[in-house]
Amino acid sequence: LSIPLSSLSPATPMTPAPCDLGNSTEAIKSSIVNHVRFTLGAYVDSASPNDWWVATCLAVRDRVMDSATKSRTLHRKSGVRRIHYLSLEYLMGRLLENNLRNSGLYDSVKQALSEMGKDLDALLQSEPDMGLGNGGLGRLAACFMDSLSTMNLPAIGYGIHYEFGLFRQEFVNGRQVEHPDAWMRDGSPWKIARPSYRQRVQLYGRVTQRFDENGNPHAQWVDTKCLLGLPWDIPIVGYDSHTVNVLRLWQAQADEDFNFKIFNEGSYIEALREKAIAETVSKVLYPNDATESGKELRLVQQYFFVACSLADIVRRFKNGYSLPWSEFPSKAAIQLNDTHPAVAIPELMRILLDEENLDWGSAWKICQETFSYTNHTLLPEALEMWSVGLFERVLPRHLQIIYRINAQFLDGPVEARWPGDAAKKRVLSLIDERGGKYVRMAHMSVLGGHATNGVAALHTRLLCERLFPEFHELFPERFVNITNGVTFRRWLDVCNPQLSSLITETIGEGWKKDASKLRGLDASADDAGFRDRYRAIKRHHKVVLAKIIQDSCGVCVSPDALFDVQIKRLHEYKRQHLNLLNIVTLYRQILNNPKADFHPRVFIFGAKAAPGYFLAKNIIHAINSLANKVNNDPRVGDKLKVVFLPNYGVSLAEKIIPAADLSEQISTAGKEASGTGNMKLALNGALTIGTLDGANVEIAEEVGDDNIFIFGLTVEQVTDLKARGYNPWEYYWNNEALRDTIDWIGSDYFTGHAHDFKPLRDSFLEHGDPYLCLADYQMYVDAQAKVDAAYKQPELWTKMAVLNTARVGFFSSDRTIQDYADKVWKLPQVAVP
Ligand code: CR6
Repeated sequence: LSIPLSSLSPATPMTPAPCDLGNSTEAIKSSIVNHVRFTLGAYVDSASPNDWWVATCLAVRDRVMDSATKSRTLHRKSGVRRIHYLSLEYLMGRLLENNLRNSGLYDSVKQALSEMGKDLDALLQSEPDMGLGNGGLGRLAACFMDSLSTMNLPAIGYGIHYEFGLFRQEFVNGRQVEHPDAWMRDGSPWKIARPSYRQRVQLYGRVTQRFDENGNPHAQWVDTKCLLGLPWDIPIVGYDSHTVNVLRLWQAQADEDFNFKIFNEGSYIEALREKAIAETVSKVLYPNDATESGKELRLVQQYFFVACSLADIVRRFKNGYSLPWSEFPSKAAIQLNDTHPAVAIPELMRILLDEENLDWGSAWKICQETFSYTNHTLLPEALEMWSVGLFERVLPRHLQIIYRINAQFLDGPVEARWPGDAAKKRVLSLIDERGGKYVRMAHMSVLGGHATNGVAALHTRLLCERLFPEFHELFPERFVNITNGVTFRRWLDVCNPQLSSLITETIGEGWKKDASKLRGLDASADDAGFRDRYRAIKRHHKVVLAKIIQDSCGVCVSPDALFDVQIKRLHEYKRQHLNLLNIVTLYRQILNNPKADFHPRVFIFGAKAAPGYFLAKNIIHAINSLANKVNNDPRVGDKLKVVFLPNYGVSLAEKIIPAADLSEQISTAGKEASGTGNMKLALNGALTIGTLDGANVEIAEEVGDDNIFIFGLTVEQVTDLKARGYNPWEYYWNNEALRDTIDWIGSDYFTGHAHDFKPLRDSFLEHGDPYLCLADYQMYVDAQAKVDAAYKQPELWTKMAVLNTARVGFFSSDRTIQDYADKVWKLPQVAVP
């Protein structure tokens, strides 16, 4: 039986009459039951908890998909510009609760489940985290997706559909052990495959020439290997808005044609081997945070998702409009989340030059109008560079294009500004030649777009003054600051519904969409009744966290102790080891002076170390060993507890943050680009102890100097000290408490083996203490004493905490996204009816 395909596709699409599923409890109940029966093929009586969770997610998904289709259609028909956010990481966490709260379905779904004898809260906790990111950068992308939908901005997020997200962390004898995170082994109800938008991607091969119909020569990329990219869409539900944008994640697949040939030759095993190799491209997220990883697979991952995404964007432009290419930027803005997707610049050039036959000048103009770039780090070791040899092998045509971009830049604007200055050319070149040849992805990103932004005011200043001074001199108008933000829906409404209700009761609901309205709470700081309720909510979360600590660390902590929290990736620049120095100092003080008036404290850590980062792992081992000693020392009792919660991630953060009293933001000044945990903690009423680094500077400005504990060297002082020649031994010899502390860490006291923490001790002394822990030590210890004194005055402390909640509205990602929309993307809001 053969029916011509064309006869199956009628001229008018077969859109069924719109069907409203209804949001009543009854309607939701029957949706969930239908999914249990017909989607999962289970009996309602014997369905597993996972079945109920999947069925509930699907019932919610059913109710948002229509809005997703509507949003997409409206965005296409209205012809507005869209933002395409390119990011190698999205740390989404769990989706169900966020989608319920944002869509307003929470109460009816809870009721529906409870009428069927099911507990929504239990289902919510069973959802695996979608951990497709390392830390701040990936979580920022997730917050941005939430804000884009909430604010009715037309957007698509593009990324990789990793089969394995960030590793699961376990401690064995205090040491970190990594396990694979098979987050979607059982599938995920949130993602929808879009096979009709599959893309084909070329790699490797060589470049030849072809001639177009007018006889003009064009480069041609031949003898390549091919990969397919299958897109998976995840709907992004905004708060109180009908815009549902999508996050589109690409999964790598083997090219069927390629395999077919080998199959015919009878090499079945060989064909499947090739297929397996192709699929490794989207297997696993690189677990490096803020460090460059020069691996071929990583470059292939970057190009794979960039090429798929650009092909998707170009397809939409060509199918949607019949406009000249010069109009492309009026329809599409592309944001590069760090340099990871920067190969998009030569890729768009390649498409325009080689496939669309544009001339160089027109193509370059389109690129510059389309792209913009966010820089997330000043750390030199984190600035991406690819060896020219590798680049040429994987992407030979792109390297040619990069060389030409470079030549035009150096011979044009650079020569004009600094005639004959070879040194300036070496500094500005896209190719680093100081030992081997490397492509500087950051330089290409600044050059290939119209805007480069830093992520906090201080960071942007340092970007202009220190990282890119010559670029800044050439193109000052390109540099903008856009301070990071976090979504207050997840980081207050979802993780702290009690505080959210108290706020709403006090100042109304408006803060959820306009966070500046939180300032309305300022007056409540002086209201004793309000403070009591605020404190009771904090205590509630501390009780919940104490239970989690008991369950996962086996340590009993009192909710009346001060909860002192440092949660972030483990990195020397973030200085968990400075925190450690202070705890060891306190431990000594308690032993020397058991009667000292010190408010009991629980030091809480959460952090993953990159698997190959030796010193970071040594620091984890040291903190766990210290915890083991302190927690079991009868001389200490309840005064001091130290816990390192394993497997820190988004869901654990949602439990820790509402329970925190003190937020540790103690990076060496000039090293933390922004930080975003600092914002979430302050929002939930944890006071910050921090250096003048990243967004801490702006947090201090917002909450006021009286409501934050700032200490330590400033960026300028750090620079001066290093210029003078920093010598940690001076601090060691001049400060007895510090000396005793370090000697104790270097002894066999904590594990029975003096060599266990030699690497840590050496980093403080023999290796020059690159992050200046010793220089900041005394100021940190003094600031901690002030914290202790303030915490002993509960009314004062709560007042300060309330003022933190009231005054951090600026750090809403809605404000951040509005800044991008106004200053960089020039995007209009499009309300979906
Ligand atoms: N590691 C910065 O270090 C910033 C986030 C998001 C980081 C951090 O200070 O808040 O980005 N940088 O802007 C990179 O990942 C390169 C981070 O998360």
